[in-house]
Amino acid sequence: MEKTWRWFGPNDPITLDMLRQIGVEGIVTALHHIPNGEIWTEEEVCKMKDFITRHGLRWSVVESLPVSEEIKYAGPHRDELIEKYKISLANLGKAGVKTICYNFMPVLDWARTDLEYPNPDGTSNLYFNRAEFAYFDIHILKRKDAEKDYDDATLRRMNEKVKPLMSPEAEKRLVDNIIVKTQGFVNGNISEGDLDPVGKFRDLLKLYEGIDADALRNNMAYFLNSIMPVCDEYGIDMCVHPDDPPLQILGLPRIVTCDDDIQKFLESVPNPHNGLTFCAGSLSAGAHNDVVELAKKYAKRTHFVHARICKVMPDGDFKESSHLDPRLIEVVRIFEQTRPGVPMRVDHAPLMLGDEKMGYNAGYSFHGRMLALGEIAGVMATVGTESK
Ligand code: DNO
Repeated sequence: MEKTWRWFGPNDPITLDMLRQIGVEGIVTALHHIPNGEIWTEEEVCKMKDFITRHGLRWSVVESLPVSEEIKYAGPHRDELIEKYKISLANLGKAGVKTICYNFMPVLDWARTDLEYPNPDGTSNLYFNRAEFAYFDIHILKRKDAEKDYDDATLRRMNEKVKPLMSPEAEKRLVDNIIVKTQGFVNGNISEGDLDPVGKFRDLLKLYEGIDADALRNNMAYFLNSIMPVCDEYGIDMCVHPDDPPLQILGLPRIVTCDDDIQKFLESVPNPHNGLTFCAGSLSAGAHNDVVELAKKYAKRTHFVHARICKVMPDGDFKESSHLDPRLIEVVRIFEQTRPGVPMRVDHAPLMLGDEKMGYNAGYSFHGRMLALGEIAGVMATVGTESK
């Protein structure tokens, strides 16, 4: 696999020169300064590409060319937004940037309740506590009938363990973790500094009233069918990121959560340019998914790999596990042997050795990711030489 790294542009404190020193071959980035829904002009695309090339690297993957909410819920401007998306894609294609990661998750891109959950060794990780998430949903968001979406054990844990510890500061931290800090840099729906993130979030949820999984699937197929001609013309591979976590949350439809979903979306638009970002981490956050089996089944339709893995606890909580987890080693073996050139980046590594003071985007530490990349590179070197 090609060793890539998610880099957030020229203002990222982790520079391209640093990345060359640690064995990174390709860059995963986006034009973060262009608002969601606006065209990525040829000029802006070339500027970014040249910047990366001048530093001896290549722009391997766009993560993400964001799909506007209005395309997802089929609002009145959807066709206009799809036309703009097609122009951005063509401009990327002309510049030779041909792997595009995106997601089709309504409103919330990814969700965690704790961004610095302490590990016994002094490092910290991202963590999802189901009972704290229920507290956010029921008591902060106050979503109608929210309690019906949680099992008795989770509700009991919420009442006994979470509620007594809640204060205005603790509630603010939960809001920040779930809908602000994890979102601002990915989809722009909610940004740091928004005065009423919860109110804004409630308004966003309303856009999906009456939209069920089938309706969302139709909207996704409509979007993909509209852009496939551009992908055919320029040889662009689209790769959807699975829903993170791969569960139904906050009453929103989620349609890339399991084997059946993946099969449905690939079959709905059978063009080989319609593919998958195999995020082993997101998929493994659902106890129903066997990531190794999924990797075997979908390697051929995978255009981009996210190397990380989660451990799900019996109560439904999950945390990021080691990049040397045997399941991840197996996933790396499958891709290394069947898709040797596919771009891969490590993801959601721990905060360690001073990372916590650097203000990195949640999940995107330097030392933690460097260690993870070293570990995955070692696995690749080992499994790549095994007979197939
Ligand atoms: C989280 C990321 C996601 C991913 C988007 C792709 O860390 O993996 O935010 O970039 O879902 O559109």
